[in-house]
Amino acid sequence: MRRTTKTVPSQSIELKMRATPKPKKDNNVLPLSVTPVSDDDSVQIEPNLTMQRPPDQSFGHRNDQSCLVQIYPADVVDGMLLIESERLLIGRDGDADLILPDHSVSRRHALITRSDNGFEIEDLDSTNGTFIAGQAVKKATLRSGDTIRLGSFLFKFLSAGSVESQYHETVYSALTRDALTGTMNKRYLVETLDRSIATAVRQQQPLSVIMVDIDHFKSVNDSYGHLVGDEVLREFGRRLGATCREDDLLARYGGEEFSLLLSATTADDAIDVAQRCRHAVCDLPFETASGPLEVTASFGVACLELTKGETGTQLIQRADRNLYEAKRSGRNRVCGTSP
Ligand code: GH3
Ligand code: MG
Ligand code: MG
Repeated sequence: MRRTTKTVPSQSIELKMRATPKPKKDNNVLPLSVTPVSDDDSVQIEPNLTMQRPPDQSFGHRNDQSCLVQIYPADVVDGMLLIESERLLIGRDGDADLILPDHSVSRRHALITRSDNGFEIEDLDSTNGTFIAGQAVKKATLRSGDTIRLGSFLFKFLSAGSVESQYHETVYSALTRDALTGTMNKRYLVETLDRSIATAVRQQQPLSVIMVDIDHFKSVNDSYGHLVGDEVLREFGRRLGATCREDDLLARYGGEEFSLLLSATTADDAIDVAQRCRHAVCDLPFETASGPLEVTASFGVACLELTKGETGTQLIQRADRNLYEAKRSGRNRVCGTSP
């Protein structure tokens, strides 16, 4: 199960938005008043309704994927979830596949399963019920475009290939990605960092941040123009992205500055990653419209102080100070301290 982060080319944004029909008026979009769920999860709503509907025509093959778009509350980090497995248990429990950490949601609230005809949802005797298109149901076949309300959460169920899911993907991408390089943006990084710190502290796992700044980048713009500068930024992001793990988060922090967020990574391992990234940049010239250019970058590494209640801002500041030290001591180098 993963939240989708597929890149949508930025030039297609306008077309996709125009192609999307105006959303139908849905009176269920505002948050409902919901009952906080007590620990014994006593049942207060007993919907007997099984919503019988013809199979979803947009669901063609058993391997078709669908996604859940979180409409309310809006969530930049976890806005879209691609349903990849046969069963998706939704609830407040830590064991659920989709955890909704709110007391309006029961521990085991609803189950989405895939069948030959598409996806079905079943309410698991939750306190506040499961609502499909505004209707409390025990069981229902899901159709692309359905709203799903679970406690105070509102989702939209969409088949992954539908125009509307592409629209949401486009909007999500515009909110979370940097348009020039395709890496994640600063907003996404900052929101993810706060959650990653909470997880690292809870699990007592290391967490590292690397701040990266291209050396003398202004002279690239001054000598070859901004278009070549942009080419360098794109290739720089690509090389860093190709060097780190899929789980690592690469974001453009601003201008010619990038950051890497590395979960379950000690300071020593993060310094190794930074050295690999440094080599990925300086070992091979960047091919540009003005010919090959030598590019270097400086790196500052910091690992979360697990016992000191360090915030995301403080962690980034420490990595920044090490980056400044890397610049001051000659550039094209990594500075970081192992605890
Ligand atoms: P240092 O080694 O100390 O980091 O020097 P520098 O020249 O890299 O740093 P400085 O802060 O002086 O210059 C950064 C330059 O990055 C200035 C700015 O015009 C350029 N820049 C920022 N964003 C972009 C962008 O999106 N595209 C292009 N082409 N240039 C950008
Ligand atoms: Mg800079
Ligand atoms: Mg710079």
